[in-house]
Amino acid sequence: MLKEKIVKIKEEARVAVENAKTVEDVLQLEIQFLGRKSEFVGILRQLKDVSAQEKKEVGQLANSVKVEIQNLLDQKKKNLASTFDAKAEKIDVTVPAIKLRQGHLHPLTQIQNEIEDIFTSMGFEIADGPEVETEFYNFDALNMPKDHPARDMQDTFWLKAEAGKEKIALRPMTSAVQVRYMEKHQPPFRIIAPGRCFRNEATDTTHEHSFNQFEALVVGDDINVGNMKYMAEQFFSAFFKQEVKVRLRPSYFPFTEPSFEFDISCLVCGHKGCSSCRGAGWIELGGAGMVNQNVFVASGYPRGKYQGFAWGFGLERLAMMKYKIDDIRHFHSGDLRFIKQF
Ligand code: FA5
Repeated sequence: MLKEKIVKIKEEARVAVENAKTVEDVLQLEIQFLGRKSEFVGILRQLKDVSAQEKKEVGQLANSVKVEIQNLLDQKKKNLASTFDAKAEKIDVTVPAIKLRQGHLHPLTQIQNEIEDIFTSMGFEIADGPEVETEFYNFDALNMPKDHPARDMQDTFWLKAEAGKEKIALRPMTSAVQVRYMEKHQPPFRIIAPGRCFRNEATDTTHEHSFNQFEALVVGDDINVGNMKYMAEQFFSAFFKQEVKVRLRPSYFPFTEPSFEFDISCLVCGHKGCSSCRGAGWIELGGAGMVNQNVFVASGYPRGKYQGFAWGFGLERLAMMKYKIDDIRHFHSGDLRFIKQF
């Protein structure tokens, strides 16, 4: 009886293995025919109840059938694994591809590149200076009195200086590059120095604690305010690709004499007044003026020999005008919905 059952199982297993289509099917058959709960293992358990002679014969048969079934399963697994199913593997070239997301330069970097292109086409050189700057280049060399409020903790992020070393701070303006450049170069020259600045101030729609300025410094024998206004107008027209109104207001900076505030008409609202210009119709882009002779002297030039102008414009404010952005805080918000628009 048991022998017949085993032969029957062997036959069933052979047919089932032959018809298996996938490796998964074969694994399933392995459980079905040789697993702990299989009929085959059930028969082996019944051997204890039969005579010694039958136990010997059935045991031998069961062992050889087990090996046979296992071989069939293993062979089938191998065959299936090595079969290349062209139908299942075919590639449908008409299915839309998964789009790779491409990054791009931050809008502020794009603006900086654009500004650099315009100024180099006007014969300017690009200068650079450190963001962590000494008290000398940040303030002393720029003719700033020791008690000037800009040196105050409220405006400037001072850093811990090493004992006995000069005080250092995150530069609050790119003007620090002026004297560094002049110490190493002789006039005539025209440079711009774009870069990051830092101020300890409350943020609002037009103020950030970390922002970008670009300094201009043009020095020669007879550079004047007319040259400054002309070059600024040339730059604004090229940058905005339209006519922009410029307003110079008298102002005060220790490092320029005379000094001006530099405003342009608000292009977000068309000069009517909006949140970008806080209702004024004008937006302050920067400070400017004729270089104070004390700054030339600090740079190693003889007093009265040269004349030059300088300005420091806010890069974010230019970007805001160009792209009609109503809040400076968007730039560093990390919001991809904002960044992806550029
Ligand atoms: C200065 O920083 C002077 N160094 C500019 C200068 C250079 C004057 C050369 C004369 C000669 P002021 O603090 O006004 O000036 O800043 C200049 C411009 O930087 C501002 O008009 C504005 O566009 C930008 N700016 C200043 N503070 C911030 C801020 N917190 N967030 C964003 N932009 C700012």
